[in-house]
Order: sequence, then C-alpha cells, then structure tokens
Amino acid sequence: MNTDTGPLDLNDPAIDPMEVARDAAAAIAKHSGAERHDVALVIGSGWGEAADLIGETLAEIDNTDVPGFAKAAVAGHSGTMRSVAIGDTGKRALVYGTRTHLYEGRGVRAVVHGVRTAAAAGCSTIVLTNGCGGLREEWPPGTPVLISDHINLTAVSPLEGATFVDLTDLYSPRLRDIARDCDPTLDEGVYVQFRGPHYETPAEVQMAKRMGGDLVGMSTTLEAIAARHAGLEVLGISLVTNPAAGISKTPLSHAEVLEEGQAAANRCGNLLASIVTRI
Ligand code: 8IG
Repeated sequence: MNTDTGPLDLNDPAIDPMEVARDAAAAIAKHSGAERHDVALVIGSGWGEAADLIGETLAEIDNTDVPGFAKAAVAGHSGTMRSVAIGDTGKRALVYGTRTHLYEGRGVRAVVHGVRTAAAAGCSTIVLTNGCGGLREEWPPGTPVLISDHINLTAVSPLEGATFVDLTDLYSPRLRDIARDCDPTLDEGVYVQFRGPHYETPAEVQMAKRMGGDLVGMSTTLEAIAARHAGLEVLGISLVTNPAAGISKTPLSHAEVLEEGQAAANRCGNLLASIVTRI
C-alpha cells in the first residue's frame, strides 16, 4: 500500500492510477470509520449547500489526507470530502466538495481520481454536478438541467491503452427517471465540455449549439467516462449559472456564477437530497 499522502504525481508512468485509487479508498475508510460508501457526489459550482441537505455529515476529511487528492483550486470550492448519512436509509454518501479540472494542468488521471476512488470505496452510483453556461433561452440562470448525453471537446480520454468502452446510455436513463420523479419540471440537455479555463467565444458557443449542445462547461465528461469504465451508474446534473457567451448581452463573471449558485442552492440541495435517498 502506498502510504505517502504528500504530493503524488499521478502522471508518473510507473504509478498505477487504479492502485492509488485503492489506497485513497483505504484512507477514506480509515478517516471516516465507514468500511464502504454507496453513492458518490461531486459538488460543482453552485451546488455547495446541497450536501448539507442530504443528511448528517459523519466525517469530514481533508483532501490532503487522501493519496492522489489536492486542495481546491477554485474560489467557492472546499478542499474536503465528507462522509454523509443518506437520510435514514443506512447508506452513506461520499461527497467531494471539490474536483480537479483539466485546466489545472495536473493531467487527466488527477481529473478522474475521485471517480476511481469512489468505485474503489464501494460506490455503485455517482452523481456529477456542475455549474455551466446555458444555450437555451428558456433556461435562465438558476435552472438545474439533467445531462442526457455529452460532447467531449477536450481531445483527451481518461482511459489508457486499448480500452474500448461503450458510452451508449452513459447518463443513466433509470437515474434520470428518478430525478424527474423528484422534480417533474426538470429539463434535460447535451453537455459540451471545453477545456477552459477561459469561457467560450460567442462563435464557439454557436458551434456547440450546431453540434447539438445545450450546455457548455469545463468538467464532467471525463469523469463520466471514467465512471462508466469503473462500472458506476452515472447521473449528471448541471446548474445553468449564466447564459453562455453571446447568448445574453452581459459579459460572464465568476462572481455571477457564485451568486446564481447561492440563489438556487435551496432548490438544488433539496433536489439532490431527494434523488440520493431514492437511488
Ligand atoms: I459556471 O459559460 C460556468 N462554467 N465552458 N462556459 C464554460 N464553463 C462554464 C460556463 C460557461 N459557466
């Protein structure tokens, strides 16, 4: 077992990322006192308060105490993960308060490390949330949208070698049905991941639209691919925090993103909580 919890270079070709994920899961079990977790959640921009509504936090673990994890790089994200009781179901959620983005430059293995760790920790389901730009005028800032499919414009894959994974129904129809049972007004759309960290130009937003996209963001697709590969059932939910560039007249700001998240926090928190208790 790898006991080095200091900075660990997942990109070192001598390192097996699956082995680091198993080490990370062991550290989570030790720090949380829970032998296994059932559902993992990745908390994106605007979803910060949602975790509190799922259930009681039984343990909070610093990312830096878990092999392969780093502290948060984005304002408004916490550098911890939590072990949360899912209502009174007896199940446990592993809630990541932050994620590693491709634009941080730590490499794609780091981007999907949380997903692989969740699978190694026993989870069978992962809920990926994010804040994103919206391409449809009927989705004002503060609108949660189910991800029905994605377009990965990062030009990378989290999988290495001849790993030919089928991505049909990547975003679980079963879990989307559960989500719509919880909130029948939920719409769904295709999420387009750009590399970032800059937002798109208006021309790029139009390109995404013509390709069949409805949402633009900087996360989620690589995690979803790694999750499918690890055998996890995936639910993706975006919070539209801003109209994508050129869709509205005002320029984009991260402050706007955080404000819209605040405003939608209650609705999103309750939605996530009710979904997670039914998974
Ligand atoms: I929050 O408009 C958020 N994240 N790529 N474009 C991209 N990512 C985003 C956006 C956006 N808003």
